[in-house]
Amino acid sequence: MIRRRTFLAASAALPFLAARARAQMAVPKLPADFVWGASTSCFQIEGAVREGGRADSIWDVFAREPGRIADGTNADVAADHYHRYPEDVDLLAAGHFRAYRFSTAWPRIVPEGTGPVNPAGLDFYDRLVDQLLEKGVQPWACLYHWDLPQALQQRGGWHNRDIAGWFADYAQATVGRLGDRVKHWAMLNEPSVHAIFGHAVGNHAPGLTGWPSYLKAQHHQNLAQGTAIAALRAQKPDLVLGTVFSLQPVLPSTDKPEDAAAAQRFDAAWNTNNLDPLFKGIYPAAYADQFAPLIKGDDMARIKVAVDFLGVNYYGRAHVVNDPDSVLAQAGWGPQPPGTRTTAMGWPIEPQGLVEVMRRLRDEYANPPAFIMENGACFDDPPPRNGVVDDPERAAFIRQHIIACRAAVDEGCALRGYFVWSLLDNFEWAEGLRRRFGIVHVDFATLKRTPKESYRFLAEVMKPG
Ligand code: IFM
Repeated sequence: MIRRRTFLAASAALPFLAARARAQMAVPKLPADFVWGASTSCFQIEGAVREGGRADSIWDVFAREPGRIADGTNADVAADHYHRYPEDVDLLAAGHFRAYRFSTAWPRIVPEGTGPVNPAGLDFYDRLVDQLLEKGVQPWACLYHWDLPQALQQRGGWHNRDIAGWFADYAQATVGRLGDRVKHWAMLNEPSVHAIFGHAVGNHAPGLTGWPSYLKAQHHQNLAQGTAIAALRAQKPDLVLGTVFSLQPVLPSTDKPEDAAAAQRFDAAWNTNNLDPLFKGIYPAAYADQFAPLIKGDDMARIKVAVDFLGVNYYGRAHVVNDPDSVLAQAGWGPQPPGTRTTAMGWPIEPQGLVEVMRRLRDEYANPPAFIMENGACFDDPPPRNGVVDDPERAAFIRQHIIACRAAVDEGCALRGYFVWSLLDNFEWAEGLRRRFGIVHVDFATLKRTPKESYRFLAEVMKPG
């Protein structure tokens, strides 16, 4: 039950702050069973891309193409989590994280995408899971965070509808090895983002472009998600199964009717082309006709499966304008409301949008149990000085979103937890290593970890008692 609205001052974590600043860092209490966690993804942190029998993913190949990654870096080493996971698990435990969402790498576990399972690939996750459990951190696994085996891309990747079965087979092999200890499984991370940037805009792997390409990638991800959930339920009925969507309120930047129409199209592409098939078994009106030729047999029944939870990745609202030249729903990012503060990515800081997303799930999708599975911010942090990385903007960002979580809970939304993005500075896709989202600083030359002040702030918030 929701406890009395009391405030916890995270003062012990921030001894250097003045009293006024400490008061500003007060956060509301959340229910005692609220799950506090941190999220990462395998490709962004593991490194060791040629160890343990791992094969190339589409992101390895993409990053090797000149000009694809803004700072020319790659993820060959990344945060070297593959070798340093015990230290990272210690950071989770010391920070009072009750849960950790990581992703498993399909190209480690089934290097060719289909066929033989690579036991050495599973061994790594076996070790990680045991370490987490030993330190009292609950493992939450996500089966796909954009690192498709390159071998499958050569067979059409997400354009080939056979991928639904390939993904289910990989999911079953992974659960077969880890499912005795990992109870929480998410299928896909942000399928719309993967479909849009990887398969329509082309600035993410596999670098495909065009709207027909988006439609196929989106539909086949929906199908793979439903197929894998059904397969895992049959394999192990005690698992807690869900998936993870990036959700954002979409608003027209102006009051022009064409911008309002663009916002509706963008909303479908980003949000409801995921939500409606999963929860209602339909595509939204804006795109139903365009998906129709791709829908075969009982596809929609396979896609509409019961989930035990929905992971929600929330970063900000989308402000859009009509743009007939844009491959993304003929919509482009437009001006944000005057005075909007932004992160170093240029993304608007709008914690209230988190409440709006949760209200939408409550009112339009029967209020599924939901977890904020990613929320965080990129800022240009100063380098560590005397073992300290002072990142007050990130700490403030997290605090504001925790306050928004509390508001959503108070409004009856079934929000059950908050996972920060991200535990570590990592490889931020097309931006490379230059964009830092971590609450723990990683020196990419030495791989030394330094907890930032935002980590200390969160640790104090999550401290039991
Ligand atoms: O780093 C990504 C993550 O992989 C997916 N969600 C958004 C994050 C920040 O861009």
